[in-house]
Amino acid sequence: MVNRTVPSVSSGPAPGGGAGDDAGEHGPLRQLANATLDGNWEHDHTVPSRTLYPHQWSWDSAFIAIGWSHLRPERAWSELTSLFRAQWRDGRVPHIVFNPLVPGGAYFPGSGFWASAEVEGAPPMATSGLVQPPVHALAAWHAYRRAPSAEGHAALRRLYPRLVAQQRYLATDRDVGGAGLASIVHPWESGVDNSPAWDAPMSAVPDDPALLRAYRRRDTVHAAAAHRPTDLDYARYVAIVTAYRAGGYRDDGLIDRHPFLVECPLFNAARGAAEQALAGIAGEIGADPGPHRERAARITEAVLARLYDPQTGTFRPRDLRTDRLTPARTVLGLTPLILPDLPARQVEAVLAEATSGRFGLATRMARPLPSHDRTAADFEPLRYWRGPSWMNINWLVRHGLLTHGREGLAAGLRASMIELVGAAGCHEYFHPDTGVGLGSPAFSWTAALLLDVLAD
Ligand code: 2M8
Repeated sequence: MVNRTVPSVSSGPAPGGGAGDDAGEHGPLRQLANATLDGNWEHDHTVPSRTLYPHQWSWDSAFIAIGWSHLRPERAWSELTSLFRAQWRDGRVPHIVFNPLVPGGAYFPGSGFWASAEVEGAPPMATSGLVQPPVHALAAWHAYRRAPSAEGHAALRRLYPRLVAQQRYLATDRDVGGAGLASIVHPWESGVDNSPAWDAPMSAVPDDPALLRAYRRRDTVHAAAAHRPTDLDYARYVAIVTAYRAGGYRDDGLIDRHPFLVECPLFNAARGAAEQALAGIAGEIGADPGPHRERAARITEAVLARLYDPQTGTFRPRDLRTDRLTPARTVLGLTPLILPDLPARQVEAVLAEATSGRFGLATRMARPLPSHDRTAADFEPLRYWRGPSWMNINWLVRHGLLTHGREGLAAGLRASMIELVGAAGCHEYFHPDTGVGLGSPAFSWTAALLLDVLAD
């Protein structure tokens, strides 16, 4: 189903007449993106979707801030500021910040399930206890360079210590494997919830169906069940949160007691890119960029040592419970491209994988990258993170291509992204072959990142 209605909402002037300038080739598409973001704006943040996700999500807000920088930069800063207001004392940035005005049953698992109020060190507002990929420093720096201003400079100053604390939490408490990489403790922390990348580690998680019977999923009220994770996935999602919550969301001793512990290439590449971005921010606000550059180099080394498989030339997640790389070749393996100091050999290996029939990257390509290897037996073109194309991952890979000077491939990817959203609207995800829109029809990061690629 196509959602191309263009409501007559004006989101205000863009800086320098950029993305808000509705004249020209992509005018109606920009208007649609503006209206989508405006419609999802909620006093100091933007909901990913009014139906499926009516609260604030962590990495969504980072991507959304990039979009706002083209329309109303003050909202970009509000977006990030409101998220970091919910930062825990240990530095973790929660993956959901609940809006108390939204009815409790609107989203599962809601604030009551997470019970953050009972946890020492949690903020005054209700949040989840998990995190998401730390793309926030990258987004803040990108947004600032898109729309530099005194207000943005002041926001960077305020955000800087919080971004540093976020990185410190991941580098210390979450270095469960002790080798310089952060572990995720739940598939939700990867942002690519039901990716085939997690099938192997998830198979070891107890799947007591009684656990799920006690609750009611809300996602399948708004989206087709065949396009979402399965009930079995949800039973395990609930089991993993229940285990983490029982330990007060503490990270000490996780290796001995936690059912899901994985070092993810996207999550850790985001940490490395964050340190590079923090070096830029530090330079801008008069702090020392040196320590950030050193940390970035150490993260890249650890990603290479722990997640690169020279046999296949791929980056894949490491399951700490088996100390093995997980077998699936998903789009996560392409994301270390966002590390500016990725050595040439691994850049070439990622490009070989990306341009193969598995992902189809090319200077002229019909569709953006799928989320999973097209040639795999378990490729599912309709089911969420098991095949469909997503704008945020494509944006990150394009950012990586530009970082490594691959303008031709970046241009091919950009054109396919614009064509996709132009035909289907600002959907949450897309059928990787037909381009049909799936999930929420008015999804914020699709709109935000479309505005960003249109601005180039
Ligand atoms: C999806 O994840 C949430 C759980 O966090 C869900 O399925 O209910 C993922 O696509 C995630 O990456 C995203 O941040 C979130 C909100 O858009 O939805």
